Amino acid sequence: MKTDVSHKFFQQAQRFIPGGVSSPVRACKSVGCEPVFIERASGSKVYDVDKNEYVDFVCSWGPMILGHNPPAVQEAVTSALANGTSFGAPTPLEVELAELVCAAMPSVDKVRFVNSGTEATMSAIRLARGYTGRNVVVKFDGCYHGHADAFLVKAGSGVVTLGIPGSPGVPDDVVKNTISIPYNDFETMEKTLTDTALDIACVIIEPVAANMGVIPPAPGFLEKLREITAAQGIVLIFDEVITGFRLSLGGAQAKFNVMPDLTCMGKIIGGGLPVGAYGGKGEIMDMVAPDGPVYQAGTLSGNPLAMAAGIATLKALAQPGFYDKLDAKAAAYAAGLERLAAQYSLETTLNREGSVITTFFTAQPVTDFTGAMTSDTEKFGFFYRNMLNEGIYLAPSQFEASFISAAHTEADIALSLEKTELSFRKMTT
Ligand code: KE4
Repeated sequence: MKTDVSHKFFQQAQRFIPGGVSSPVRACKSVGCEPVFIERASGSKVYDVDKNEYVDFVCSWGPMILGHNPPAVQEAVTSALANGTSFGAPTPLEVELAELVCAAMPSVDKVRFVNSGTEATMSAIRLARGYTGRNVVVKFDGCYHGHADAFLVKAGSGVVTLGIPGSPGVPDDVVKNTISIPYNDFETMEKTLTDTALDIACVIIEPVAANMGVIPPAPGFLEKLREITAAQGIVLIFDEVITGFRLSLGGAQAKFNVMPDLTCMGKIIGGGLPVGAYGGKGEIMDMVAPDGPVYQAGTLSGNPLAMAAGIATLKALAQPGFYDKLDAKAAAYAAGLERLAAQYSLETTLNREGSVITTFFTAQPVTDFTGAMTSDTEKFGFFYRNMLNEGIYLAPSQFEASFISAAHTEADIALSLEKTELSFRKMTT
């Protein structure tokens, strides 16, 4: 692939933007190449500034479940645009999207819109602390909830060692109230959550982890987490920024039939425009200003263009059979990937939940952060660069996921499997 124009833009971008990107992972540092600059997208494809076409499995990190530029979303945003872009006032559109969200997500009585997943999760833990009067937040190693200070703790701070900052600029004082424990570890989870001396306000979890690569919950783990948090009066927060409207119209909570107290949403809910949301039990949500004392605000929250995109997207997802078709396509793709890995005796572990897939370059089963870290990231980098060069656009990190959209055709899947075989052959000869 010729990428001269991308290179030129990358050089220019680095003069004005840290790392030349608006979010670190896009710089492709962990996969040993420069990013390509995308000019446009349509359906299952993205096109870079050198006019190269790629089959897109990043899907903007999850939002583009319908594919890029679906006509219904384009029309909805265009007609909203004719009425103006932002009013800083309540609009009928946010009422309509709020009603759709509350109808879709079984545990959500009320919802507040914000502008990103980070805003959603940071607001949800503030609300949980305000509601319980307690301070400690428990999270899981390898789960990512956005970049609010409270979440940027070193993985594995363990049960008794309170949070250790995972980034400069995060004061010890902030993360001393954050505990991170291993995902899918029943014993540590139970020991931590029943230790009443720990003053735990909430537990926040990705019900299916997708930020250390895809790791589904162990059978019974979410149910046990729900049982213990309910018994201890701890607020259970599902971070469904990825899984919400992705695994089913009701997210992971509907798929696994485990009801959290609060749910954080993002990505798909905005149909590609900036929307985050947090919602849950009415008695908790009624503590949010202006009805309650827990403060949270936002100039562009409920933005009419973003609401219009979210409404059009959720209506499309509600079509009968949408998720069955999407998941069947993902299952076929995953089966092809596993067949090729076996054919070339490549040590890989593939994890999939619905239409979210990660191939880990490790022979070990991957059920937690430690397992994910056994992956050979050099091998992944080689694989990534090969696939990009062959016109397949994957997430530039071993610890992310491939997303399947409604726009991916059988031909797209076949092409990606054909290019995967080429790459696997190069990796094993
Ligand atoms: P945003 O602030 O990026 O909208 O959402 C933060 C967030 C919260 N919770 C979960 C489960 C998430 O996955 C995310 C963001 N996901 C990453 C990639 N997996 C976004 C990509 C990026 O950081 O550039």
